[in-house]
Amino acid sequence: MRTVIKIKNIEVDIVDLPTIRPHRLSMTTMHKQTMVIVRMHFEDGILGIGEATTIGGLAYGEESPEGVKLAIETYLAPALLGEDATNINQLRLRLSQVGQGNRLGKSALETCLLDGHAKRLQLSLSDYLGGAVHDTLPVLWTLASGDTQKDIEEAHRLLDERRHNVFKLKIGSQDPKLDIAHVTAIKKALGDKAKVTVDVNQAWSESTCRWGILALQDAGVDLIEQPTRKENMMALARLYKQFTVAIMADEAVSTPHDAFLLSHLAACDVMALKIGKSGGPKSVLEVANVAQSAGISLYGGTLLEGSVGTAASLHAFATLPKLEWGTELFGPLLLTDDIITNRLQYENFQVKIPKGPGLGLELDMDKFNFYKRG
Ligand code: MUC
Ligand code: MG
Repeated sequence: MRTVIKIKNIEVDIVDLPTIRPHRLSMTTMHKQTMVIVRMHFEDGILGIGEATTIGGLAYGEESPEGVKLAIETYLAPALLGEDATNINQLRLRLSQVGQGNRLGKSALETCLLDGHAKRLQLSLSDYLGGAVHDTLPVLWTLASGDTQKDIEEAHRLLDERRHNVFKLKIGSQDPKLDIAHVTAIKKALGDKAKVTVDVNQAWSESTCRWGILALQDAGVDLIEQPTRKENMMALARLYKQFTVAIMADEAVSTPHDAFLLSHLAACDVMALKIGKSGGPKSVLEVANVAQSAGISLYGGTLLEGSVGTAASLHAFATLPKLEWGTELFGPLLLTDDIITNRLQYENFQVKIPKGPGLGLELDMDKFNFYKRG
C-alpha cells in the first residue's frame, strides 16, 4: 500500500541573473536570464524544486516569466494543493484538465513532483525515470556575441579548455548574406577542430532558405536548426528534401502530436527536445518516443535554463539510449552566478549527470534571496 503524502504549499519566484556577455538571437539580444523557480513543499517535509524558463520575456515563445508565475499561482498550483504527491501521472492529468498549453509552468511543477518523489524514494531523478544509460552527455556551446572575431576567439578558448568542440551559431537577425559570411568565417577559422551548427530561429523565408542553406552547406555546416516559421511545417518538409545537410526542428516541435506530424510529413532529420516546450522531464520523453519510432534523431535542447532546469533536462535525456546530436545544456555557464550550492560539472566536452536524490541539487538560499525579484 502506498502512503498518501499531500502537497502542502507551492511557492513561485522570479529570479534574474546577468549573462556573461550579450547573447544575440534572431528575435532578441539577452543581457540577463529570467527564471521562474518553483518550490513545492510536501507534508513529509520534503522540498521539490523546478524551473520554468524562456528567452527574452515574450520575444521567443508564447509565455513570459511573469505570465508563467501568474498561471501557476492562479490556476495550476491550486489544482495540486492537498493532492497526493505520490501519484505523479494523476497530477499530470489534473494539470492537463485545469490548463491548456502553459507547458513552461507545467514543466516546473512536473519537475518539483519528480524531484520530491525521487528524493522520497532515495533515487536520482533519472533512476526514478527508469535509469540513466549515460553518466555524462556531450554539450555544445552557442557563439552569439554578435561579433565574428569575438566568436572565433571564444571558440578557440573553449576548445583549448576542452569544454566544447561543437559550436552553434545564432543567425537571422541581419541580412542573410552577412550571416552567411559570419558563419563561413567561423567555420574556416575552426576547420576540422570543431563541428558547427546554425540556428536561424525561424527568421528566413523559404526562398531565402533555398540559397541560404545551400551556402551554409557548402561552408561545411553540419546542421541547420529551425530555418523557417514554426507553423510552416510544409516549408520545412520541402527544404528537408532539397539538402544533404541535416535539418532540425526546434520551435516546431513541442508535443508528441507535433513530433508525429513532422514525422508524417518527413520534415526533418533531427528534433530538439526541451523539457520546457513539452511540459516536463517525463513529458519530453513522450516526444522522444514518437521521434524515435519514426527514425528521427534526437538532440537535447535548452531554453537556456539555469542549473535547476538544466539538471532536470539532464536526468531525462540521460535515460535515452540514443541522443545522436548530443546536447546544448550549457545554460548555467552563460550566467555570471548561480542559485544552487553544488554546481553542474562540465569537462572534456561533456556535462556530468548530477548524483544524489532527486535532481541532485540544493538551492543556495542566500543567492536565491539576493537574485529573486521583489
Ligand atoms: C534555441 O532556439 O535553440 C538554445 C541555445 C541557445 O543559445 O539558444 C537556445 C534557443
Ligand atoms: Mg533553436
